[in-house]
Amino acid sequence: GQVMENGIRMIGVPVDLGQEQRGVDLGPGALRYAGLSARLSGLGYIVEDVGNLPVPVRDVLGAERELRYLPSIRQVCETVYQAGRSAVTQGFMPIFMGGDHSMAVGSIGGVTDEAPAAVIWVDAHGDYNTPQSSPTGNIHGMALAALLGEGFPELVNVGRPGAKLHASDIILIGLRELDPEEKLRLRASGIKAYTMRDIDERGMAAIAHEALGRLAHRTRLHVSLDLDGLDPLEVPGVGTTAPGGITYREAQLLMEIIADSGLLRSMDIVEINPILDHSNRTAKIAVELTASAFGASIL
Ligand code: 4U7
Ligand code: MN
Ligand code: MN
Ligand code: MN
Repeated sequence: GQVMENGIRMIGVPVDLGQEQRGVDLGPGALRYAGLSARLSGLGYIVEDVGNLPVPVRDVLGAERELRYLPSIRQVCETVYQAGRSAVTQGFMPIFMGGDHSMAVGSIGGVTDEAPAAVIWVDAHGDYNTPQSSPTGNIHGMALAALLGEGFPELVNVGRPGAKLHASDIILIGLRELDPEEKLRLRASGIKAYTMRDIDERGMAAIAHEALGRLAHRTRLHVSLDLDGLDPLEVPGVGTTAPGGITYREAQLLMEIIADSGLLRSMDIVEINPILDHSNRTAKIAVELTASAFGASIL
């Protein structure tokens, strides 16, 4: 698979404010230690790591606890948005290293600032809650809704006012855990979702090709990879685990088919929790999947 741009910019976003588990803020380091930069430069890309964006440490945000850290998450997403927008403007393909999934409000907002993009969102969850529908109040479960213009106005209006995606621009893959209200909302949304049942019945190849076909109205693709979309037996280092996920092989195939499309322009790698992991296994798998998405092939 070939992509137009030759420069990749790695952007660390050590945010853990969108959820309750400690450790997701260590994701950028875990991805660096797992060799993301070298793996991508080995594929022929010019890779630049710009370090981590400033993210407040939750331990000093006591006053925001009741607000579920909304003010800080909004500020982080503004910063991520500008970093994503600049990367695209300067001809780089940004890889956003999370951090929890709340940062996708900024990353996807930023990469769609100049031109729209399609999104493949790999996740066990829908991330389609609003403050009203959420049973936890955790903002990482509201990221997709915010991108579609629903929920906290502070998040909906990050970077530029209003929705950043149309329902037809987004496809969910790996879904297996929805909250009751979230399920009704997703059904009504017009968003196409491939559940684990779809993957089991039809196979990942068929789904990957169909997903890309459904996104053919866009010329640029963003992949938002929540590692909890994979099976926790294979990637134990994630916070919000759900059994019965995508296998490593299925995820590889998805990424290889995405690479073949030549449309990939940006990516999120989120929800890695090195504290819960074994020997950085989850980040190493994330690096391999990212390499495949950017064109690595076995032979
Ligand atoms: B993730 C949850 F209630 N739905 O909203 C919620 F089950 O980015 C989980 O996909 C959200 O990891 C998970 O809190 C968000 C919960
Ligand atoms: Mn998610
Ligand atoms: Mn998830
Ligand atoms: Mn999670």
